[in-house]
Amino acid sequence: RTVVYEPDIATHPLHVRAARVLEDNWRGSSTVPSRGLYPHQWSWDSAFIAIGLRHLSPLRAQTELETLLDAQWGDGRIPHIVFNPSVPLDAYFPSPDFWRSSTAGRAAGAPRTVQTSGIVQPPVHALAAWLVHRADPGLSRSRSFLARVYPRLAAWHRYLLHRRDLGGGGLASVVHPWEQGMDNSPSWDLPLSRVTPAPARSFRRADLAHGAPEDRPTDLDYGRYVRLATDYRDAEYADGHGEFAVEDPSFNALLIASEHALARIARELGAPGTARHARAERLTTALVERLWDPAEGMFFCRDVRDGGLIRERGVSGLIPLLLPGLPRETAAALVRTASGPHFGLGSTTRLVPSYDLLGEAFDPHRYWRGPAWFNTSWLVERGLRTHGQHERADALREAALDIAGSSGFAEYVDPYTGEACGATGFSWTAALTLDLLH
Ligand code: 9WN
Repeated sequence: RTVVYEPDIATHPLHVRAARVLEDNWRGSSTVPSRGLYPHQWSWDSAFIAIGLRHLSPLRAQTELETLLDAQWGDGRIPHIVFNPSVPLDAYFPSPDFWRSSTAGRAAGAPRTVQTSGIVQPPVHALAAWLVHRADPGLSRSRSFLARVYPRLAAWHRYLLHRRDLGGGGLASVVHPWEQGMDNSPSWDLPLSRVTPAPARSFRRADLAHGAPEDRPTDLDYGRYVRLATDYRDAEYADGHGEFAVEDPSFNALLIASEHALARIARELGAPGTARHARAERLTTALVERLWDPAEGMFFCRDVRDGGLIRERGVSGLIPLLLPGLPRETAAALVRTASGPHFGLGSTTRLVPSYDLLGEAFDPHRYWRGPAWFNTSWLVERGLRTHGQHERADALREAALDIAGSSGFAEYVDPYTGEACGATGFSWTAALTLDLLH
């Protein structure tokens, strides 16, 4: 009889455990967000994953981004999911037969050989590409990594800045809550209330086979997600007609941070990056003009369809802290808001909650309506450091490392107790742990 030696992983150092999560979730040319719940490649997940993978294998980190970029559409959009053809259709909803990218997306230039969704996710990719390059510039140059990804990343930003400027003020709009990445954030409740949900019997949720229903979005949310995605698909993914259009602070801050990264990539390739840095600064000004509320000390989403700000306090409204060009008083106010009663950072919470602790819709377990996530805490940590708040950043880093380890690299956690919610062995939690350890 063979005795199988199963080491108790809880006794291994954090970086070994994190590396093992990424190893388990690697599928040969990209990484799944988690086994079970998310069996394909997701766009912003891959960017965060690459940022961590660069410390384990710069080659794998480059490959992660290249695989995603191979699925880019002709109009420049990077799809939010790249489907793995060997995974059964009913493993995840909506599946490729829902999106029909290669037929419905033909006019927008969807690839023929790979199936994708037709919506996008936050543009963290140029930032990720730059950080991946920096981890091993020699390897990167020998593979012409930046030279190959630069035109694709530039086309991606062009798509967002031209086809998605639905509000006319220079910022990019999202046309579906899944695009912004914080699916059921209370910020979407108002714009979603105008959307007639698709009938519950017209689709089958695969997520409920893996996650507790009370931790996931509701059936009513899903009905509306399905309606918006169906309408977009039926319009052949042409932009500008949908019922839902929102300018989101986090999505745009990530675009601006990535535009700065693209400027650095351009310089590394021998071209001047000055025009891109200048554009990033103009976008920062537009962000402040359109989404900043000085009385509340926060950024809010703007509902492009009715023109107004959506006054729900979500973590999205803190993420612009990432931007070096933010006016000094804006950055200072954001730090105060993060540590004040609505987010409680450093007093009632150790990681940043996804939503206002005092908000009516707050729920410590329901997905993006309260739980703390590791990618947003990583972004806020970076923002605190960017603005010289090293003590607060150190505390947030410590908390992220502790809780990532104690929760088994959870997808998200109760912001008060750190209790694991959703999937465990979640890739970006492991990847960003590795990044924080370096
Ligand atoms: C829909 C993969 C993704 C993340 C999102 C997160 C969740 C999908 C879902 O999982 O969204 O895209 O099925 O709920 O909200 O941020 O990218 O990890």
